Amino acid sequence: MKKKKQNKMSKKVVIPAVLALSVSFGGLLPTTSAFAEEQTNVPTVLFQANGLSKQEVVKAFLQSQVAGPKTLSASGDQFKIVNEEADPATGTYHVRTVEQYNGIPIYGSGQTVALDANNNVYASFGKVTQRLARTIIPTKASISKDDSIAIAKEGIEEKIGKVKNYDAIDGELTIYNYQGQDYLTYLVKASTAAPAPGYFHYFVDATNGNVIDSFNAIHEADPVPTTPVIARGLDVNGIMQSFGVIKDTNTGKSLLHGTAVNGTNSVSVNTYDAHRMGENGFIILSGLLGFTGWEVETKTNFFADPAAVSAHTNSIKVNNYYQNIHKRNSLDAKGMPLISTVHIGSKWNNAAWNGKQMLYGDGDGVYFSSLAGGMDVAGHEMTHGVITNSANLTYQDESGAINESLADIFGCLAQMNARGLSSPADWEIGEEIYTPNIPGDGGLRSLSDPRSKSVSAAYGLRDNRYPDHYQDRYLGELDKGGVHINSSINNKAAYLISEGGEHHGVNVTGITRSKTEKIYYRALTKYLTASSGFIDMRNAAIQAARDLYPDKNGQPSAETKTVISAYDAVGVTGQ
Ligand code: L5Q
Ligand code: ZN
Ligand code: CA
Repeated sequence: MKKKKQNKMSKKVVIPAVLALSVSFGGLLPTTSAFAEEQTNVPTVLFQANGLSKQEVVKAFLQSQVAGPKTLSASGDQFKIVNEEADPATGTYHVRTVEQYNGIPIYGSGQTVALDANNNVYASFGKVTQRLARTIIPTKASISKDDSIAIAKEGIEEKIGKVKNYDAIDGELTIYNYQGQDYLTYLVKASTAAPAPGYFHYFVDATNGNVIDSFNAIHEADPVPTTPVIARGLDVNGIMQSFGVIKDTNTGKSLLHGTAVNGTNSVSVNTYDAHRMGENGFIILSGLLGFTGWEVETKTNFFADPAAVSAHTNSIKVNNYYQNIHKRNSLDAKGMPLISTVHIGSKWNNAAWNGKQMLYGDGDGVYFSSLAGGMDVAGHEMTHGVITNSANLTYQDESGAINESLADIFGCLAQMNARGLSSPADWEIGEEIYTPNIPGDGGLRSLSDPRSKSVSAAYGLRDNRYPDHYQDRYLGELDKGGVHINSSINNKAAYLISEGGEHHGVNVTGITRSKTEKIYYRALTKYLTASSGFIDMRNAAIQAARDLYPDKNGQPSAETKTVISAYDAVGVTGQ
């Protein structure tokens, strides 16, 4: 970006312009900005439209990524557009493609290409196969699609026994690269419910009927025959919950294994019991071996363990929040299973995300009751999973505090979302499970008023309270540099953005929860990086606000101004 002279800039609001390229390469933010004159973002241009249509630009761009002589076979393009959608929020256009060979799709291939308002390519993801046009793959099938389906059925029934009814089965000509060689195959996909649930993929060589490869996309073929049933159970808060689980038809026992279904996405949700195994031992076994604890079982379809029922149903609710509000398919955005284990440790006063799953202690009954009972706690832990799979903020010092804060912010927002649009604001973490013998004293942290809660005197903070201003931040070494302490500064900023208020003499006009969550989600997933600190958080939130609520006539929108004033109010000013 070329900067224009800044001599007339002094009275204008200075907002950093975070460029797409500097973000994706983790580069530094510009320290000054001239965009009040430039008015809008200057996106990175990877490929110029030059008057071509959107579709032509995408194909020409992708073709330019193919190395070697660009001699396409006469029969067609290497890239096929399979989805395109405009993002009205940002004025951008997003195209998804797969590769094909003589019109036959190539299994596992795919690219995304993002166009700006002028149809220029500003971002693209996905590998492009080199020299495909000069490769020779047979394209004439010698067997029919029905033959290939019969061959796949034979393989499936060898594995799981006679299938009376296939829920769905179909085949499609597909190029499949297996162990370095390209094959013309029929990809036969078959869904089964009984005698075992499966989503089988068979690659049948279309030239000779050999099965090149096969797998079950649900999980490895499960030799245990199961059937889905509806189960119930009381949660930690005494509320009856109803949820789908699977029953082992051999033993008649149901397990706490279910599915969170949203439209076309479905995520496995499995909940286990650590039988009070020590938290440190569990964390090691889980991290090293993928140990999740023991099955939670019932013979009656009534689950009698409230902690297990809460952990299970809360993880479904938090997943629904990320899916419905942010269009995110599970914590990794790729449908990863949601695993929770309850009864970790003896009276363990904590809950955690260990990089793979959620862990819940039972609490000592004084400081905490069963931590599985807080949906905001589940939202907090699961957001750590989202963060690991996006900005991956390093868990110490400022980046750790931003990590903790985003976990608190989305923990609160997910809980409010589950309670409904018109539910009262709740910017406290863990009010259901904190100090069970002192009802009505709120949670362990407050986003609305961090200073309403005390912290250990060991931190040496002003009045032994959580800080709500950058100047009061903790600079010692406890708690990995105060990740659970300094998070409160950013928590207060998020609260002010949503609800508004006067803070340290700065007036902030609230813009609602639903705008706040969009801004923070965009900042987290599109702008923040592993090393981001408070100033980066401010800049990322401002950039996200500007994307969603663009400047007009060189002036930031009301939403952007709110973000700026909220960060000013907590002393994160960029000065
Ligand atoms: C914390 C998650 C919660 N845990 N852990 C100190 O250690 C400190 C705070 C936490 F959901 F249980 F709150 O936030
Ligand atoms: Zn946390
Ligand atoms: Ca709460």
